[in-house]
Amino acid sequence: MKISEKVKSQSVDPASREILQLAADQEIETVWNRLEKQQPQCGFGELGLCCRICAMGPCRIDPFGEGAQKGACGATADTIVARHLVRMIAGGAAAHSDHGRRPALLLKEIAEGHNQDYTIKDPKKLKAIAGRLGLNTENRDIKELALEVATIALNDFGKQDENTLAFVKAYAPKKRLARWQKIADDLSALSEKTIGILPRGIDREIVDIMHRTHFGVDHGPLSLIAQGVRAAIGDGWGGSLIATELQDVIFGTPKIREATANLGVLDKEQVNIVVHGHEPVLSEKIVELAATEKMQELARAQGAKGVNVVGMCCTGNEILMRHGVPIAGNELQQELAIITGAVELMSVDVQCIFPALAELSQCFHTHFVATSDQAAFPGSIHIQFEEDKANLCAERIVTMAVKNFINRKPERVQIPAFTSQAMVGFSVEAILEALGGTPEPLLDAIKSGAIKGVVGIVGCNNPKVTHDYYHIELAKALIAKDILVIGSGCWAIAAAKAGLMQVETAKDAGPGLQQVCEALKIPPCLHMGSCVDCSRMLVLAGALADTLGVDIDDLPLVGSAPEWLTEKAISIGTFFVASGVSVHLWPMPPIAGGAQVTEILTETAEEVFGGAFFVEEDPLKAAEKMAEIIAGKRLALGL
Ligand code: BF8
Repeated sequence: MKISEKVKSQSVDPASREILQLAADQEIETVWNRLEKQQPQCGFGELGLCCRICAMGPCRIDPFGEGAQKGACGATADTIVARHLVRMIAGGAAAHSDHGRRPALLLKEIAEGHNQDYTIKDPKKLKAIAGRLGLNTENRDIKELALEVATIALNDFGKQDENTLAFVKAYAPKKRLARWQKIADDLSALSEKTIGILPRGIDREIVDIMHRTHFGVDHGPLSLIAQGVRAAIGDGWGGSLIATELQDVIFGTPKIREATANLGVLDKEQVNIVVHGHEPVLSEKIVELAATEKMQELARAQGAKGVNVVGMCCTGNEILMRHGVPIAGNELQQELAIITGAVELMSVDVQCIFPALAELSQCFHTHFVATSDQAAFPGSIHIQFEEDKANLCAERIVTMAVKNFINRKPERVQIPAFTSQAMVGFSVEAILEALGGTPEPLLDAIKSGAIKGVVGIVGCNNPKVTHDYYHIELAKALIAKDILVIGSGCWAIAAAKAGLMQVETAKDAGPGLQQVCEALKIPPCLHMGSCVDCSRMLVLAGALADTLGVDIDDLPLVGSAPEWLTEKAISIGTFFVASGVSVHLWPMPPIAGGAQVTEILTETAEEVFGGAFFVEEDPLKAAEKMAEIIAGKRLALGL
């Protein structure tokens, strides 16, 4: 198939290019076409200078200094930019943390005997979590312990006292906790107004943001950003971490395993079910039910060879990490999967799901099934998922997919013949196991300079950036500099598809990293899971800091969200910076209209937290800058 220059500019992924070309030839609309129709986009919005918070607005600030310099209420450019930014953090933290609430509630239900469809798959991890929380774990009944852990987690969402979250206190390194308290004290003294950094309640910090950004409340850029940081810490070391930890307890902690990635995992001869979204509660069950002889037999009766469940986005990452279920693609491939004509059913839960999928699926035989009470998709089939009837619900979905196989139009099926093998499953536990039980070998490699440092890369994809280009080029440039790359979300899927998660790829790494990877038989890029699993990176950073007796910002670590798109990415970036890790972003977030906000995020944050944001369009220059930061940290550590 001849690929046009335009399609080449849209994606570097060969499977995606093939389907994009097919879409272009058949005039099937995708996100790239819709984004094109949005051009030129609003310059005020891009700078963060448009305020829609009250009905005097929308107000806008003239960035050239000639027109209005204040909103009707008197809000300055920095107030408007800061309010908008922290509302983005609130949105991201809410999405992650509400996700975390679900496994906490489910664990409670399991512990109380109210749910028979799920069990506790990893009691060892439950004990480890309980131990961190200071609970007695000796000779305990596992369900009793589960109830205590779930109760503490749920309390962290809704507690009303001023104390710091139990999970934050249990997981963040002591030095960082003390630093956050000192930052709050210093900022309060400086501004003569109480400023808090340590989160009190996961939900509370998000509500606090919505309150203080309401018309006529908080107008101080620093005060607003501090609250954004507080909510983001409540996300990273709270809600997201609770999601990861309790999902591991219920579904099992990921172990290193082999898996396959890209659209080629769809099977011409099987019933294909794509599970897309973020919460593994239902997708775990779909995987389980689809594998039963009953469903496989039903599929054979329809003329298919079996049932093939594949993942998309972070729900996909969850089942990839825990079961090695193949992953069809990342965020910009959700429409492309349907356009292959080979998907009998796409089941979605929450987050990062295009509403456009409903209309698109109607042009094919695909059943587009929404399942969450929080997420309506006009034009979809809604099958309400209820956890206490999980098996029934999953069976209904799988049956519907199987029965749809006869409606497939073979002449419309085009599955790109591209897949890549990847070694996945790098939970902190799996990494430590590969290292022989302690972080020491990794620290030794860092001390010796074999590994210069570690960069954590997170999703997303954004059609403003050539799909997967930045993810792949940045990772390649970093490993060539002996920098170990770890990551999650849509970056991890991009890296898996590009073959960067194979042990053999170590040959493209610098000599030091190559040697370490070959000795440990691990790839130079490690898949740590879904976006809530950014918490795994925090936990790993904390373990390294504690072992060395330093704070996280002393370590040669950098973060990046090179094709970021969602508010969740802004929350993630903020909790990394707050934890002492500098974060690279591309595209530019909507903050440039506020000079003071920009200064706080890119400069002041460095002095305060030991890490700051930076923006860079070119992956090679970004890698250079990361190597510089790492070199600086190494020097300060005396390495
Ligand atoms: O949570 S990387 S586009 S799929 S937000 Fe979404 Fe971004 Fe992908 Fe997962 Ni994360």
